[in-house]
Amino acid sequence: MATQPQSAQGKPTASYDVVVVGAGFAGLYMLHRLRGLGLTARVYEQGGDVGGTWYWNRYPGARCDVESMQYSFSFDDELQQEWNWSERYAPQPEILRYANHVADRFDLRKDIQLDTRVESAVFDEHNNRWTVTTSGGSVSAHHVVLATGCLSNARTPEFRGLKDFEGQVYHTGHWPHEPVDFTGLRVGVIGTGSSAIQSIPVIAEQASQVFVFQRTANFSVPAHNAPLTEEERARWRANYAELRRRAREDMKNGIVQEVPDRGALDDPDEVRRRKYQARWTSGGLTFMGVYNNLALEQAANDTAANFIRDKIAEIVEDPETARLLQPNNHPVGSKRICVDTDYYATFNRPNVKLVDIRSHPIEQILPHAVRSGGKDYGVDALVLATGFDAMTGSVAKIDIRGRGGQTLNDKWAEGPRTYLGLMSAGFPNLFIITGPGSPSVLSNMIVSIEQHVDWIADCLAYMGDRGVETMEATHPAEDKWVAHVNEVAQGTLYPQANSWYMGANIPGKPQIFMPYIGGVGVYRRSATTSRRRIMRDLR
Ligand code: N01
Repeated sequence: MATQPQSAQGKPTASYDVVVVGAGFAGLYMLHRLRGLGLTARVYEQGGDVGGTWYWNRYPGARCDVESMQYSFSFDDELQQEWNWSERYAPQPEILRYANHVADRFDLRKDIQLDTRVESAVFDEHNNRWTVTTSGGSVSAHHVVLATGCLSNARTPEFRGLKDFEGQVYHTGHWPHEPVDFTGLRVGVIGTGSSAIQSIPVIAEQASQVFVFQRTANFSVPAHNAPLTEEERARWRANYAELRRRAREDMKNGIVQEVPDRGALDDPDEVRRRKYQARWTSGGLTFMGVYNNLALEQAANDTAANFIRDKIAEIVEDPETARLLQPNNHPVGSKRICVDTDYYATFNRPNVKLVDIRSHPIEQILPHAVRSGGKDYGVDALVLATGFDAMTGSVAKIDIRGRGGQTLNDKWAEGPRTYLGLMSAGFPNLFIITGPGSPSVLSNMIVSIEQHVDWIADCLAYMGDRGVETMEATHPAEDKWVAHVNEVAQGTLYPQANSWYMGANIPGKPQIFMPYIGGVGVYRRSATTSRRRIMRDLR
């Protein structure tokens, strides 16, 4: 028999058709669709405003690595025709303004409760309803949608002595809302993932000294960010219907680009180099799309990895620093490739020093220094760019109990198990947007968010029309999907890296490749077929 969590003992004070957890892009669009279906909904958001990841990740240099004209909602044509993105890659403040604009434009705020944490969700099998307990009380809901985001649970490693550090400590994923001024300060940045790679060049312009503590060198390609011209925006807008269709149906990662028709070893070296150079010059994530086997075959991957290693050696003047910056323990793309502005060139500045903490791990944080390899690096402020408990971390913080009182954390103790990343067997009427087992973080998130929200909305509409009380994944369907997700991942080079995709950045977390690599087009077709079958079965 399930025990009620302490916090769930209060009587529900209100009743909704749907509770949505999180007011990032997923929560905002979900609420908009629920309104359109005439359902009552309440969105709970722990942050002080809407925007999700873009509300929290406001570190210097934060911007999206998917181009603005594609990293935007497609569900409303007037919105996509009217919003003026200023740059090829939108900076964080502009994306946050966009999220706020969406909330206002569609009058969403009245159903969003900010500064409110969801603590538990408990399913009552007698009346098929969830009791959702928040930091502000309990409510009852027929359905719960987790729009909690994949990278929203910032992680601070346990560095010995960190609590004794006397300067300010910042985490990139939990950056203060007040301006942070590093002028004249010695700053230590720990980590060299996307957040660090975006922030280090900007911090280096202000700080008197930057020490970059690197455990794993990462592959990064230049963004070549620039202001968007009216002509560029107009070109997208005129063709949005077709371009969005291609993003959804034809592209693996939901980003419109040329689709390669050959593998890296099908071209002679000089042609290959020319093609890599063309992508390097145009910039951005599509670098990995030059050939169709870069994520599949080591020898093919090596050609792309060597091209980037050569670029690093060309850009970075000090040979030892260049050597340390050249990744050597994972295939390119098996950790998310980074997109930067002047990252490698920043190491030519006299005030920037790379510290190799793979050879000499951080021993201790002292009140005014970081100690590594028996040497003390004096710092006045610390920036932890140490990542997230990705994909499952935010869900795990909520005490979710389904049939028979089983907790989702118990069920996922050996790794997340979902059907399509959307539902988990034993947890009726509980939906996850861009959950583990779906393309999510391997795709343009907004493409995946819109697809999931529409899928959920279609199911709820169907249930409402026919008076169906519950919908839930079956164990056999889930087992089959989990096996498929693993099988597809094992056929690629991705599992070779100790990445957050694998849960490898969290000590003790089960190492399972979490996102679905099959691609958004293939996935969309599976999800649509499944939804039709589910609806037939629900009748
Ligand atoms: O986090 P990360 P991130 N001691 O996990 C190091 C998205 N994103 O915030 O690799 C020393 O990638 C860790 O080292 P290692 C994007 O999907 C998008 O940078 O574990 N070092 C690594 O270098 C991205 O992939 C944008 O050896 C430690 C770093 O910290 C994801 O968010 C912008 C350590 C963490 O890198 C996460 O990126 C930014 C320890 N104990 C982020 N623990 C866009 O542009 C960790 N590290 C949209």
